[in-house]
Amino acid sequence: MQKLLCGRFELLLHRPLVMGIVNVTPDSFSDGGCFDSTAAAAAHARKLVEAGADILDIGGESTRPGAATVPVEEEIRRVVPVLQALQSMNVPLSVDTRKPEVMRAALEAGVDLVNDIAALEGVGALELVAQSGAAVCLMHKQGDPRSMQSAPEYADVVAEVTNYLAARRDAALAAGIARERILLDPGFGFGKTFEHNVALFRALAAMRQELGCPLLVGVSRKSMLGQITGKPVGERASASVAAAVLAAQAGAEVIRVHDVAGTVDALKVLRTLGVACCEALRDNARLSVKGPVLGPND
Ligand code: 7PM
Repeated sequence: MQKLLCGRFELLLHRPLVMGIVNVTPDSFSDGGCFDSTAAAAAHARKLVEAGADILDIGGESTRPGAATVPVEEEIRRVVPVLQALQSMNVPLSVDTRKPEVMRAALEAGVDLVNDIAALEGVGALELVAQSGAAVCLMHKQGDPRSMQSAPEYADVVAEVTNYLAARRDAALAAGIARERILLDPGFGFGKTFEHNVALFRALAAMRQELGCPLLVGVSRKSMLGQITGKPVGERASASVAAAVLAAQAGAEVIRVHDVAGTVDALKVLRTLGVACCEALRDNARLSVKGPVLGPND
């Protein structure tokens, strides 16, 4: 059975896992790190767990194209209190950051997974994760969030992203991070045009095969779904669920989403009614069991 070693947890990868997004960014009334924003983020996180989230991804810096960077101390003040508030929940906690200083503080606060849009390229980041028991998600991006969407260019986007992820996987292995702790992510929307995103999405199954590590896919509410549907960010829930199902069908092991409840339901439907294409579904088909093959919460 394939598994992901993830801090305090050993996650079985026999079904796609749902990672729920928890943003800790200040609203107009409160600054990050104050009681209000911590309590609001923790309350939202609890709702996501009730809705069936397998992992919570806590982020204190918006990586939106064109977004300003958040100073290290501010990002720590936002994220660490939320990690502390959720420690006792018995759910794996991930931190969405590219700053080694924030990773260090999050690891000290007991985070189980480091989700890094810079694939541990920061100074000392590989070593930090290697010395911890945490899992890591290594994501591809082209350029910096501030400028990455201005003119992304590739000769062969699928080959270049696959080669980059293979190289970062190898760098992580060489640093002493065990293979069973590594997730790879093509980084939808990070320095990619609509056509690049489409080519990558259609190549997910092939990339999964080639890379030999579990994949994390994050397309929830992203602009590629806006381009397909013509809808604004607040009306992309159905498109996001559809994309989550397709990513899971292509073999992605972790799906990063805002709408956890809808995604959990859709993935249950996929597992029961889907055409056998990934390992677990093929096994069920071969057994040709009549009646339910899966428990309600399995
Ligand atoms: C505003 C716009 C805020 C877009 C945040 C975002 C990914 C991620 C993000 C992803 C992994 C979002 C992005 N996206 N981490 N962090 N993979 N591993 O849409 O695709 O959530 S931030």
